[in-house]
Amino acid sequence: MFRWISYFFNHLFNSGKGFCIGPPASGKTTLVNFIHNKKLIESHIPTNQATEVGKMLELGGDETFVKNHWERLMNDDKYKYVVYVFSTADYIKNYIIDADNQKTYQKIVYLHLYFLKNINKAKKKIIIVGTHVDKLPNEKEIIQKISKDLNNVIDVTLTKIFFGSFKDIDDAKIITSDVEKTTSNI
Ligand SMILES: Nc1nc2c(ncn2[C@@H]2O[C@H](COP(=O)(O)OP(=O)(O)OP(=O)(O)O)[C@@H](O)[C@H]2O)c(=O)[nH]1
Ligand SMILES: [Mg+2]
Repeated sequence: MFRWISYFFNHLFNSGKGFCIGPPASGKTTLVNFIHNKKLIESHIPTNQATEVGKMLELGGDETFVKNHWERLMNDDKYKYVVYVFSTADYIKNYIIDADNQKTYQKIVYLHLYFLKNINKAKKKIIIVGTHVDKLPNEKEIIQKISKDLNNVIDVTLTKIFFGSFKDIDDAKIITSDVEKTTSNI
């Protein structure tokens, strides 16, 4: 009985809660704030501590957050889904993001997604959002290539991938409504 009551309250207060992660400057703050208040933040102020915005917890893109927080959050019942944000423009440029280990942007995205798949014991839904599509030279081709790449490292039954941009309000509405539709049923 107690277990049932605690399940009920947990569901009531934590329904729809998720956390948002991904490489630096990919658009996490932009996305969680737009979902929360439909306003676009255009300047980049790096997030340096986990911040709750509406129903989502945003973590900074700094690599150290991975070890410290991701696994703990994945095992926390309070969070029902994960939103992983990366920049398609940075993915295509594929520069070295990690000065110490010389890891490229693509490598980091694969490692992140692979790590997420492996720690996802509770089988949470993973929503991948590819941003900065407005900066791509040949959008369609690149999106196809990236989708193909990512399909090799994700569990397709638990993952959805969306692409879009936060260049302006109209674009932001499209990409966030995809995310909101998916998370509203979780
Ligand atoms: N052109 C364009 N700019 C974008 C897009 N998404 C985000 N930005 C811009 O990219 C910059 C970084 O966005 P943030 O939302 O702060 O990135 P973040 O992932 O929270 O970064 P950290 O907190 O440092 O990890 C901001 O200047 C945004 O306005 C996009 O799709 N297109
Ligand atoms: Mg941020």
